[in-house]
Amino acid sequence: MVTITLNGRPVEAPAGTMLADAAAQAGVDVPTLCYLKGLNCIGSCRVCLVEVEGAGLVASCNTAVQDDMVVRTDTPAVAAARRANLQAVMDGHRAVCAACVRQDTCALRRLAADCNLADPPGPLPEKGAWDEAFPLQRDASKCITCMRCVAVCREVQHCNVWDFTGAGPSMKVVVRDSLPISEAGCTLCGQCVTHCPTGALTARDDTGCVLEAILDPAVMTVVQVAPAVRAAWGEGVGLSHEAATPGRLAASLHALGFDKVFDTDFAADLTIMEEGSEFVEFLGSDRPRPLFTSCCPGWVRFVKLHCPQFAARLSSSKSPHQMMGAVVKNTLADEAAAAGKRLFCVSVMPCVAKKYECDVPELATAPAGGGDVGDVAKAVPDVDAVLTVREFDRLLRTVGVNCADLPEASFDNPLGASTGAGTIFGRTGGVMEAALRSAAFLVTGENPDFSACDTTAATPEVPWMSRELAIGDVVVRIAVASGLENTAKLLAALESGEASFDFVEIMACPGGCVAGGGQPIHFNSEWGARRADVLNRLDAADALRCSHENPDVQKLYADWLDKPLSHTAHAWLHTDQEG
Ligand code: HC1
Ligand code: SF4
Repeated sequence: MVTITLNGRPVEAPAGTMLADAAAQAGVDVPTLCYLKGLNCIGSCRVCLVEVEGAGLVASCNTAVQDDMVVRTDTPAVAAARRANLQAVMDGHRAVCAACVRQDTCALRRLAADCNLADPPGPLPEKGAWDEAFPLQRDASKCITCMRCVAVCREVQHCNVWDFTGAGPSMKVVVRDSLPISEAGCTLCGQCVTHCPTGALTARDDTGCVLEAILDPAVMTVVQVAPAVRAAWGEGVGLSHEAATPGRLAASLHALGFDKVFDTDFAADLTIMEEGSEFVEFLGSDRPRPLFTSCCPGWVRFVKLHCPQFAARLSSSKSPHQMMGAVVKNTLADEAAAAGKRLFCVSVMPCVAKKYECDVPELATAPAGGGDVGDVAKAVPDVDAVLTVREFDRLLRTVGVNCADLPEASFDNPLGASTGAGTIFGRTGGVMEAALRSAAFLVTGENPDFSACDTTAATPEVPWMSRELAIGDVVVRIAVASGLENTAKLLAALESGEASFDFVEIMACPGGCVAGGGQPIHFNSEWGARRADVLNRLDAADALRCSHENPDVQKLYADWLDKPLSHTAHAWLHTDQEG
């Protein structure tokens, strides 16, 4: 341990700790724009300056504690230098704050207001060309070259999409090798968006077309909300996690004017019936191991773009949000036609990649007007538009829905019931746990001991979690990873033979969808674990905790799909539609 004197008080920190972290641990807030602990310690914004006796002003993000250091964060000299450095950052930034989607969560705007900075002198920097159809959007004129996107994309997500050119004041962040963004290997995980301190990186805004559909009397609008949305949506409208209940979420969606409000948790249960059955069938086959989950579109893009040798091992089951769209377009086709309306399916997701997934041609299977699948020419997307949680919260603010005052409501029926197994899809390990709960039932006819399926314990020394458990007479080896750098390490271990598993769950975002790229942003503060707690609490409190117990899923099989992996189920719910 090293002892320093911080603002006149002794503070202990392990050797090697940066001053910024030692201060934070002691409850002293040192502002920053570029620092990202362990990942981006370049001291480029010079906003985290502190005064060290004998050394003058230093960047606290890349200066380690040393015994007997005397440090002050609160002197007029620190404040003046910080303000001058912030003004320099501000002068290169197109500060059009009134119309910026990040105005409430922009780290630069908050600091600029705290320091009473002047507006930058004109002319404003250029926005720069960008592919406006791509789900990831960039406005170069708002980039402050903090390099956080470069670090997150390369170090956490193994993608290396961003690079920089030039040096000093002429430095610019660019797409690597000057590639069009659609060809740069971006998985659309959105982690660069949630780690950007300003509005330089955002998700494509689709609120306009959704509002248009809601207002069109010839359209029946149907909305679904992903499992992880219930753990985070309240953050953008000022509701605590306790107040932002699933019932209030359903009520808020009704208040926005959607005709039908469904829960993706229902379809997560349906996915488990298909994927769990697929896994049981796979276990009895000699197909190469492992089977990979396929519900995370960031991971699916990663495999296809970066490790195509594993693509054939992805489960053929569509993701819950696509299954929900397919089921809705079949189930409500007659009702919509009788009312002379066109169906328009919207998903509210914690994810940017879902905006891409709903446009993937192989996933568009529902023929207009319902009926049997097969006429590819008539195929329409299962889901017509995807909103991130940030867009959903913005829409609530635009329309002026007072969520806190709404009485709780239910999700619509049919397709309304869900289980705790569906809810935990939203956190890392949840899909695996839900699948194991039902796979064990499918093989033995009995529900397993849930603790035998638990995936929350870390496996020492490797960046993935693994365990073995018995399903009937078979011992299955499972693994769970989140974050694409962790995933790349797991794939390398599988490829070298160092690791071997039967079933693997991957989520592109570290921690799973709770920390997805479409979730509300809290600068330099990780909210994934506390959102996962919300989902775990909902699961524990649910009367039904296994997907095979979902009465509406059982009814859907009885009335239409017949049984998991049936011809109809394959046609509507899988990517290999032959069955
Ligand atoms: Fe996810 Fe999924 S868990 S991928 O993160 O399988 O987005 O929440 O909706 O589809 O259910 C996201 C979450 C989500 C799907 C489910
Ligand atoms: Fe990299 Fe993900 Fe951002 Fe794409 S969305 S650039 S993969 S961090």
